[in-house]
Amino acid sequence: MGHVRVGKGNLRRAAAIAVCAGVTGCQSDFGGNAARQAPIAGPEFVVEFKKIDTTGRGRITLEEATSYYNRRFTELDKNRDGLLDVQELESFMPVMNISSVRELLLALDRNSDNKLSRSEFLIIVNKLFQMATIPSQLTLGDLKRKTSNEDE
Ligand SMILES: [Ca+2]
Ligand SMILES: [Ca+2]
Repeated sequence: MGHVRVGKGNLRRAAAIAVCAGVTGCQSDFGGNAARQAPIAGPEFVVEFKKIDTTGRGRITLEEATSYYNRRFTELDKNRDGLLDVQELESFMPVMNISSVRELLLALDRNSDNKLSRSEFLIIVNKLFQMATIPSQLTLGDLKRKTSNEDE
């Protein structure tokens, strides 16, 4: 009977060592810049969030975010053709965890024409509110929770 227990203990220890090795592997990537795969919002978004949160309450509503990005779309569309092309999007970068226009288009360009229509651009709002604990409002706490859970 005793022999069986020792055997199980060894197995458990071996498993723990395997987990540690995995963690160390992850940490070696740690110094790299923000190009890794991550949710759309990250530390950079806190800056963006504060621009939307005009009342400074630490929370934004779906309406506030939508009207903010509607306004941004209008500002960014320099030639007023109703589409944001690669050049126009350059001045929007970096946004949140996304550092290149190519990455942004991958996330939002539904019809793959390398341009964002207003409705494609506003998908960004839906992506943000996927992180909200209450569907109609997003808080700074939601963002921070999401950011710190990134490695799990
Ligand atoms: Ca345009
Ligand atoms: Ca498009």
